[in-house]
Amino acid sequence: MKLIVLLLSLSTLVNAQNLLKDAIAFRLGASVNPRLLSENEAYRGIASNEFTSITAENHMKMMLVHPAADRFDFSKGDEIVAFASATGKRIHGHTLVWHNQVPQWMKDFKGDQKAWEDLLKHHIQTVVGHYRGKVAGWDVVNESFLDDGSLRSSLWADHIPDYIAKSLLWAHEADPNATLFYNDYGQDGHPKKMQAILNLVADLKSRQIPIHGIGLQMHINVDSKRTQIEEVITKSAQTGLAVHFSEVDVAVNPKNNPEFVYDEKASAAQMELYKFLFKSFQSIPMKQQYGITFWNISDKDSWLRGYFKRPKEYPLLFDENYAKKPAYTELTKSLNKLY
Ligand code: 9MR
Repeated sequence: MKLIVLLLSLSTLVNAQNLLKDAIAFRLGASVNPRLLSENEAYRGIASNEFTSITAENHMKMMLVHPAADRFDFSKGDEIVAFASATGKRIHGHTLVWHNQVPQWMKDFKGDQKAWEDLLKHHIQTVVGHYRGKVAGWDVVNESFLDDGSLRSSLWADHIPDYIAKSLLWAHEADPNATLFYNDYGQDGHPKKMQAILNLVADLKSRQIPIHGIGLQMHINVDSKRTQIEEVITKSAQTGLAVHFSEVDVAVNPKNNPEFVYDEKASAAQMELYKFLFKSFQSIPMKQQYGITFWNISDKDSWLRGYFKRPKEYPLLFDENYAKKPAYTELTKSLNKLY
């Protein structure tokens, strides 16, 4: 009997060590789609077993939660929250203020500065209030800067001076315990954009505006320069804020070559970049390691295929059949000394 128990616990231990989430000391996340969660068993199984943090890929964005001025719809976001809570995961909120996926009624809205501020404050505080105590952290503001470091023109930037600081203050008022992030992409390769973000953080801190984290989306590809990525990580960590690799994928066919073949060489190059990314994340002081989140689960579910229409793209760690790719196994092995 004792032997059986011993063997059982040994096998649990061995299995556990095969999981990427068990090879690391920080949260491993994925963004998810509620339709796939409810319809696709394999998808739900992976979401449930492999990750310790969940982000809604789309269903907490303005266009989906706030379809009319006087109406909020939290049904799909709530499904994701219910799944994540039932399986004991952290929930990361994405995103409160963005230039994209804005409902038509907001685009059509007319009003003075005060009216715009009331609109945005009401939006932020209703969403954050609804998820208060459930969502651990929020991408409060998403993608405010252009690659040249200038402030992107948007409904928010154009109508509300200092909208980033105001949004953070409103979110903080609605949930003082939530970790508040500024989230953006492409800091590697665009040093002016990176600098703009660092300047923003320094300015917010000097004014005691609640900013707790930097989200580095990390939509990168096999040609991304490691030195540039490393610099972005080091500089972000030097702010002392939490760092989240918030939307990770490593594209292997960035030029969308229709003849592309995902062969061993491409898979190995991708795996090396994944290893580099995870090792670099581990170089961030432990208390600042908010986690690494993949942008969806399998290659088939990636926005690069759907939204970006790049059918020959294989950016994630699970293949079309929801099987672990060699990169998953190698990455796990390289991080887990006990493997
Ligand atoms: O992955 C999301 C895709 O399903 C949506 O159609 C798209 C709309 O713009 O947004 C995608 O997610 C984006 C994220 O919210 C912010 N950073 C860039 C992501 C990829 O476009």
